[in-house]
Amino acid sequence: MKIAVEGCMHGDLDNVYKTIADLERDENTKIDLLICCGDFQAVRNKKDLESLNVKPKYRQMNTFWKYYSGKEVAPVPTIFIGGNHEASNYLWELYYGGWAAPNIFFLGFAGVIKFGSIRIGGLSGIYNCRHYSLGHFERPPYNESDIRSIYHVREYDVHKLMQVKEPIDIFLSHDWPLGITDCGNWRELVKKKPSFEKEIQERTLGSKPAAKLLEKLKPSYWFSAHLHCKFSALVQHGEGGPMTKFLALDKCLPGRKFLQIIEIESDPGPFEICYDEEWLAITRTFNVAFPLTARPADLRSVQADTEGSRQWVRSKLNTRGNKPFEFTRTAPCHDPSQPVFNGSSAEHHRNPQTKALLKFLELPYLLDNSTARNEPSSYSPSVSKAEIALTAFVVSMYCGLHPVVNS
Ligand SMILES: [Mn+2]
Repeated sequence: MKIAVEGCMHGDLDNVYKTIADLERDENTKIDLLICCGDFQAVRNKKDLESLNVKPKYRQMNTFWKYYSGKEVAPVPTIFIGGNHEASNYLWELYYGGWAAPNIFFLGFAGVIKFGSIRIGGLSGIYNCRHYSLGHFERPPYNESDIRSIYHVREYDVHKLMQVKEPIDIFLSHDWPLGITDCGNWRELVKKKPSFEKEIQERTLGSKPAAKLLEKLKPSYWFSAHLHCKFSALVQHGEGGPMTKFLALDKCLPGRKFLQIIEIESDPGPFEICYDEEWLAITRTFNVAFPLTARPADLRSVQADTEGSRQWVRSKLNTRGNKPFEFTRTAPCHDPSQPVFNGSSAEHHRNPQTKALLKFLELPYLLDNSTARNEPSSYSPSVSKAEIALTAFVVSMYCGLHPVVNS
């Protein structure tokens, strides 16, 4: 199987697909899958731009909307994770993963899927210790602060990924795992990027939870983006243990190293995106602790009957099949002939794919639960003070005491 890996997309689908087509022609080859490591910018219309953390004067429609509208079709199956520049309102609709456009699949805030016999996992967003232990309290339309915190990685999602026991072939994170520079030629890297040197020495370059996941999951490949440069590393997990080939890539600009082709051994096709049984079982088990306010997830409340959950999911998948639910449009498409967008506001839409998946897993729909912030009437001030205090305590504990992960 030939996989094209790309760094940050920044909405430039036209150019990336054109580069792949040129490459297929020049090398007389066929690319089976495109993987994008975040900053995808799945912007469907002008309203979505309001959920994108980019200064208004730099906000551009770019090209995703063409693929969303059906004007263009992705020529290669495409899988992506979220970064720190996303139409976060749209990605939240697809929190559990799903088709963002025909042939373009979002892995979810955290997720694992199968592509043929290859197993691909990913974590969306970037790490920031101030929000790590909090729940997913942000709801569209986002204020100045929420538009940033929404893409900060949460402990709940990392904890779910930490439960994965079966081997992962490829894992994706937008920011690099902390300490990854130790396993590659960092001297060469700081020649190109002198500003990284201080962070490397202070051990602050990269994501702590990503480093934790790398150590736990030991995937064959790990791809990242975010820092807009190419960097490779080889991670040896203990003496005689498995290896992870790490590669970070640049964003899509002429002359930049933004695309890499890798060949992975796999069973013969069909090469299709399918649900992953173990991941759906984890999702089902942990949904009871899904934190929808700023309060941290109570992970102790989870009764982890992994085997039972696994069997339940297996029998459901055997009946239905394991292809993801079909793509559905939930917002009007951009129309370049209309200077002013007259669609509805950036409120939450219950995406039919998410509804169908939750119904299939017999789980409640929670993504539009009001947060404490939006619902002051049902919220007693004393409780809220206690909660704020608890949250602050947990956050300071995490920021101060979490050990540096060596990998
Ligand atoms: Mn980024």
